[in-house]
Amino acid sequence: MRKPIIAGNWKMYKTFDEATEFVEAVRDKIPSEEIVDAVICAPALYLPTLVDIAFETDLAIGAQNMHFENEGAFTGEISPAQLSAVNVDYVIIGHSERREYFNETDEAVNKKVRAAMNHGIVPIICCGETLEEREANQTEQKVEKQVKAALDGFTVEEVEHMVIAYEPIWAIGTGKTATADDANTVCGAIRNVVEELYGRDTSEKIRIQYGGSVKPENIKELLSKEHIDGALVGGASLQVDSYLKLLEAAM
Ligand code: G2H
Repeated sequence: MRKPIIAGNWKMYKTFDEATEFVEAVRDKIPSEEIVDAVICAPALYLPTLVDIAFETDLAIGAQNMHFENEGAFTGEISPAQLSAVNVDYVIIGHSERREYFNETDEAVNKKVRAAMNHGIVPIICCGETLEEREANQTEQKVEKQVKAALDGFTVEEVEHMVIAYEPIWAIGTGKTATADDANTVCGAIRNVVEELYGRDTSEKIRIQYGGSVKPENIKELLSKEHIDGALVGGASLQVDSYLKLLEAAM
């Protein structure tokens, strides 16, 4: 059985004080990491502090983006080497907001996944279709293209440790959630792509999350589906109570 992974994506929310107070409030209430992986992906500015606050607890801290180079003249960027030096465990890669507003391409996503693996950081690789693509019945085609590009050139051992997040763009922050069955169908299609590329064993091990307006009220049904191994959660990960309820639902 695949262990569920619930990751909060705080995006560009919370001040420093709000972020530290949140992690202080939840750190001793997180379910054992033997049962569920609990992650908070916070703004980069807070990462070292949050890693310290969460030290030796069951809460893992992740970044929301990174560059693929180790170092260099890239003003404003943060490297995988810098993230791993402060013990960040996860990084979201290729979120649709990065793809849309910061021109992140499939090729850049692939390089970032390579860089994350080289530094022992678990990538949460995002994919998903627009409303237009869904209405034109191109969902699986789009997601397949993104996943194939992201996973190009790895070993099976590497792929087994990755996390993929299926996030239909039309469901992000809109209050609209894909039905659990629809989300499961696409997550199943993603698993098939992984099987095609890396074999059955690997496809059974890789974890696939659903993201897009996940909240305490709908997470249980989503997680009950065969191919949905967790959730990437924006809005509903911002309040302590709600975040803890999401984790509870995954136990
Ligand atoms: C999708 C999700 C988190 P929300 O972006 O990655 O955000 O849960 O607010 O739709």
